[in-house]
Formats: sequence, C-alpha cells, structure tokens
Amino acid sequence: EVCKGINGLDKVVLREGRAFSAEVYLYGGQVTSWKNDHGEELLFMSNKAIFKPPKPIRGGIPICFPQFGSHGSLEQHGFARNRFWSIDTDPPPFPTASINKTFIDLILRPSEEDAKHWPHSYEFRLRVALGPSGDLMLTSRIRNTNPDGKPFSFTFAYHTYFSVSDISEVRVEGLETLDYLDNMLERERFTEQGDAITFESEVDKIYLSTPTKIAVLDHEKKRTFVMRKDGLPDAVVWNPWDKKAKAIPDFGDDEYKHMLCVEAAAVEKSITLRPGEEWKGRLELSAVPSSYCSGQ
Ligand code: TA6
Repeated sequence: EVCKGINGLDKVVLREGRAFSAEVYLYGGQVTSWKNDHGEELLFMSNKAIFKPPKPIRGGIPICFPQFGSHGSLEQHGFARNRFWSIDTDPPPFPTASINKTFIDLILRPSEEDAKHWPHSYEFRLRVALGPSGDLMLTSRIRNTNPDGKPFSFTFAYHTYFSVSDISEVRVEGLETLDYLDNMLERERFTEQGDAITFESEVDKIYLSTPTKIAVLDHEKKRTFVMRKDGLPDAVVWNPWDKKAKAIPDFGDDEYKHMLCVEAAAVEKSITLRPGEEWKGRLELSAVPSSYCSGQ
C-alpha cells in the first residue's frame, strides 16, 4: 500500500507470505527495505541516511541513470535517484515473469530542469516485484521517445547495498579471473585473481562482462545473497572501509563493517537507443541459507 515514510515522503509497501516485505520510495524510485520471512532486513540503510530531497538516500537500491559515476556532465550517478517518480497506472504489458508476484509500477519522465543537462525525452518504467518466496525483482524499461529522431546513450546501475554481519567474513563468488576497472586507480584495467573475493580494505571495482549470477556469502548469518541480472553486463563492488566512510557525511563511521555494494550495471559500454527503441535491465535478488564457512 502507499503510505507516508520518513519525513512524510510517500512510499509503497509490498507484502507477501508471513513477513516478506519490500518498500520503495517514490523519491528516487528507491527500494529502501527488503525483509525475509522472519522480518529480518536484508538491505543496508545508513542510520545517517538523509531522506530529504535533493540528497540521495544512503542505502537500499539507488537507481543510477542516465550516468553511473561522475565521469560525465551530470551529478554523480545521474539524476534518477534524486527525482520524484510517480505510480504508473497504465504500464505497457510487462513480461510474464511478474505473474503471481506482488508488484508496483513506477515511472520517471524528464523534467525541464533535467533537459537542460540531458536534452532527451524518455520514459523510464520501473517494476518492483516481490515473489511468493520473498525474492525481490526490479525491472527497468527505458524507451527513447525523442521526437527529433535523435538517439541517446546512458550508463546504468542498480546500486544495491547488501546488509552483512561482518565485511571481513564476506565472500563474493562469480567474479573470479574477470577483468575489472579499478575506480581507485583512474579506472585502470586489471584482472582478478582466481579465488573468491574477500575484503580487508577499501574496494571500488567495476567488473566487466560478468556472469548472470553472482553470490555474496555472509559467514555469520550462514546466508547467501544470490543476484541474477539481465541486460547488465558489469558488476560494481564497493566498500568505502574506515577512512572513506568517515569522509561521507551520511554514512556512519563503523557502518562499512555491515554493508557491501554489489551493483548490477552497464558502465564499460554505454547503452544507445534510437527513438522508439527500449532497453530492459532486470535484477533479481534472493537470500538463501548457505553452509559457507569462512576460509574455505
Ligand atoms: O558504487 C561505487 C561508487 O561509484 C563509489 O565510487 C562511491 O562513490 C559510491 O558509488 C557511492 O556514491 P554516492 O554518490 O552514492 O555517494
């Protein structure tokens, strides 16, 4: 249902089963909560998150569009996460994948202000769906509606903040041996070593041509987040660690220990749409019990 969230901002709550739930704010079209059947919160939300436009909300799943990062003319990660979306009452038929799910359809349309910096017309439809087993699915459909025949290009990310018990006991599987651009070294290209990725310092890497499925294993909780993606070839892995965390005003000093961003993205190669063309990017998250013991 639609209700008032923090600071009176509108949010939609989706519920399934005993206690599965998800929340998405119209501000930013941002998922801010995803709970399992025990009502446990699975996404990280900073205690210092500022739910006040035009600041982006620190946590959940910010939408980075039409630009990932700060390498362009727009604000960092583009404007979609800093705008008010509306509920889409007449969406075009969505893929059948959403059948028997509880979902909400949101839409973002260009504003005069944004057109000054990104002079294109588009429709960005976002469906947030909660499956009967509590899996969370985000489907973005972006269409070029330029009347003047002009194509446009964009980069994109679902900037997902996973909640983890202890970052030093987290492992990521699925990115081994892949090339990545290191955002801490001017996006210089490297190749990842051969075994699962673990964390002991700041990391900010854009993995390229990644598999559909990536796993984030939380040792203490004996829980694995499984991320499946379509239309999003890259995956960004980010933890600010202590020094960077202290420098981020809406991020608690110690909170880096309890979060990891693994982001389904299209960064290395931008996506180009001609008028009338539509791009679809899907993210599906599930949280399953895992028998992972650290150091394995
Ligand atoms: O996801 C990685 C990243 O690009 C990092 O470089 C860091 O800036 C992070 O995004 C958070 O960006 P934000 O604008 O939300 O503070």
